[in-house]
Amino acid sequence: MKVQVCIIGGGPSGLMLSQLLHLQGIDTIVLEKSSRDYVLSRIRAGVLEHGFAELMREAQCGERMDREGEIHHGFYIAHDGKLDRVDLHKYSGGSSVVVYGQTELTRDLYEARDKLGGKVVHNALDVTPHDVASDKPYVTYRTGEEVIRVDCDYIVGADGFHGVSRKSIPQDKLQEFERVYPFGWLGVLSRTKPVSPELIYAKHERGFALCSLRSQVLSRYYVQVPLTDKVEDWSDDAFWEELKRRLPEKVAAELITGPSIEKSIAPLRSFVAEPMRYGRLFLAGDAAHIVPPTGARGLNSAASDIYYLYHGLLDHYKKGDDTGIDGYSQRALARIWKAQRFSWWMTTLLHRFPDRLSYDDKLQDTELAYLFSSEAAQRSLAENYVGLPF
Ligand code: FAS
Ligand code: PHB
Repeated sequence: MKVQVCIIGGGPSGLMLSQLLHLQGIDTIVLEKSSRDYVLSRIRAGVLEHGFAELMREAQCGERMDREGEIHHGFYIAHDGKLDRVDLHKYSGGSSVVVYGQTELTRDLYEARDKLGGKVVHNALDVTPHDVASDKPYVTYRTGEEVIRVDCDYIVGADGFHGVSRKSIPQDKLQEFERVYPFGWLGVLSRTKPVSPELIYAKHERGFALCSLRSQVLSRYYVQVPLTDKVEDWSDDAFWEELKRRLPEKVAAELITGPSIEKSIAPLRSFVAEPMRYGRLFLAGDAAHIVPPTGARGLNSAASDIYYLYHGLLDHYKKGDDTGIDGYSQRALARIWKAQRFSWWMTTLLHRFPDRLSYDDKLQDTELAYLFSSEAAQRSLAENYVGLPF
């Protein structure tokens, strides 16, 4: 089999790139190791930057997002028993975010691929990039006992943090930068009315908490937990009691609890691999970088990778101009590191670090006091949260 671009990974990054290229007549295949049901069973991001939403519309996948997603013009930070609102709309010059779950947007992307007759292979096992440093790269994968070879011009590794693509780059060609946080997020999804119409990020002496949502009948909540905790350590009742303790009394009194329909613990890390290209192999999304979800930058960081790669490949195939693909890694990393900074800043501001000093506690309080006393500080937060320009 021969395609122009072979994409490893059928998550949002891989599917979005495949869809955008297909609409321009560029032939792709997506190789996904898991079943579609498994991919769609994962509960991940909930907030889309303006740029991601625009890409969904450009990929002809934005219709349900525009119908069912919620436009949010601000969010709250709960601290010292009170709520302070961050007015994103005012301080970002009129921008906003769309609250629409990653699960649903991935479903929309799959349906769009099906509608266009896109090649998406599920249960593709032992996916292996070959000769990525040559001008004739190829990928092999196994379905059952059959090994299939895909010859291509370019390979895009959109296979997430644990994928095979980044590991296919010789170690001496790659630099990795990492910070692992000493806590995780215990997340619960429940078919309950959200406690607040806008997100609440809570800083509390017992630890961080987040009140988010997927719709007016589906709520998403998180509490910071020690890395030693296991999800089975947490009953639903224990979760709800802990969440209430970390919220201002008025908010806790309004919380509608219910059975968890999903409950999991996600570790927090900041990670970047440089460069995001080796020969004919490009890395995109979580395959190249990870952020703690505090700033809602994870999925949104993948958006700019896909935007830069899509336009670079388009210029290559349509104009014979390689400026975009040759400049991809540098351009993508410039924006990625700004998302890394913002995610680290939000995480440091709102979480309780086990090894913190009393000085750190004062710095957190001062950072919040400065934030809500300075329009410049709120403009900085807002422009990062709604998404820096691509
Ligand atoms: P993904 O990991 O989504 O997709 C990669 C795909 O590649 C997967 O389907 C995988 O099965 C496949 N794959 C892996 N190895 C392969 C191989 N060898 N061969 C073939 N296929 C392979 N971001 C936020 O903004 N907010 C959040 O609240 C948030 N919560 C998260 C919670 C968790 C538990 C995790 C893990 C991430 C969370 N994220 C969050 C970040 C998340 O949304 C990612 O940024 C997003 O999934 C990135 O999309 P992809 O780059 O497509 O990677
Ligand atoms: C979510 O709804 O899952 C969510 C929202 C905002 C974040 C992290 C997670 O910063």
